[in-house]
Amino acid sequence: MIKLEIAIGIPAYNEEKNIASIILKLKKIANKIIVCDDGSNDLTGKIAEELGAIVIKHDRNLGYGAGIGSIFLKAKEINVDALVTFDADGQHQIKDIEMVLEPIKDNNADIVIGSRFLNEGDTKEVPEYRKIGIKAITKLTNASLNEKLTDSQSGFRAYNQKVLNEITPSDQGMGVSTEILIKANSKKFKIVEVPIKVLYDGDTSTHNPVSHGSSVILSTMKFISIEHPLKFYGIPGLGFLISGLFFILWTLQIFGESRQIITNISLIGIGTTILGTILMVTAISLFSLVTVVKERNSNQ
Ligand SMILES: Nc1nc2c(ncn2[C@@H]2O[C@H](COP(=O)(O)OP(=O)(O)OP(=O)(O)O)[C@@H](O)[C@H]2O)c(=O)[nH]1
Ligand SMILES: [Mg+2]
Repeated sequence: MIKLEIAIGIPAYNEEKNIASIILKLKKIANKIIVCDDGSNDLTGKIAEELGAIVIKHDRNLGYGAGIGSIFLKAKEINVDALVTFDADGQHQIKDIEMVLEPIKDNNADIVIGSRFLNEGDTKEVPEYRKIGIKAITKLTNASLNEKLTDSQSGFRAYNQKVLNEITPSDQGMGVSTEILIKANSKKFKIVEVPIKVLYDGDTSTHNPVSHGSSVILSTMKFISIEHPLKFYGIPGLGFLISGLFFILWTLQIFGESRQIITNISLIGIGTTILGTILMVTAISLFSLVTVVKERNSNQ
């Protein structure tokens, strides 16, 4: 088998507690370790540099997605065959890296997700509220993917060179995990999951779960709506338009019979017709815009 040149990419924000031991362990299995120190106000970047990692520094904290974006760019620049993304908080296990890389090495996948939910036995450590949140977001993401996944939010992934060359993440926050999958799906990349186990001891979360969850849901909706505008805006728009017209006809019928206008019914009719029209126009404009952008990109 040909040996692939692998980089391990670590997005890190204030991780001075864990970063040294992670890099030291990773050095035994990879010679290219990329750390994105995303405006940490601790020693994360300094420690990573001293241990020989390639460190990308952001002047201020831009977010997890910005970290992943910078790591993608660096991995492309140093021309690796595959990139593994790995958390800096000590939750991921080094011994799982081989498994996450295997489908890429065997040419069976373009993206491999280390899933916390493939083996039910491995999920004991995941707090219940996070399980519910991650599963709900994964269901939402699955609505626009061909492959049905169990963990769309895992940060433990492997990407091959094709993905690094063709996908440029733009979401600055945690929504990047979904963004990459939706873009990969539209480029027909093969996404595979393998089971991994995460450790949840101590305080490993950087963001509070409510703001984390809602920002991921919002950006998931954004990417789904861009990818499938007709389904996302067009179908509800048509529904509103039809019911609006129904209420308007009803108003006209009552007027014809009794020369009276029922204010509530006519207002509902006008309101829903306007809403339906706005949604339909949004669907069609977004669809045309996305089609033009996709054609332009594919001609480049
Ligand atoms: N670049 C960058 N990395 C971040 C930021 N916030 C978190 N990270 C890193 O992303 C990884 C995962 O962060 P967590 O907050 O643990 O997110 P999570 O693992 O989805 O959440 P938990 O399940 O609660 O642990 C860690 O390596 C963090 O250092 C950020 O603002 N910028
Ligand atoms: Mg974590």
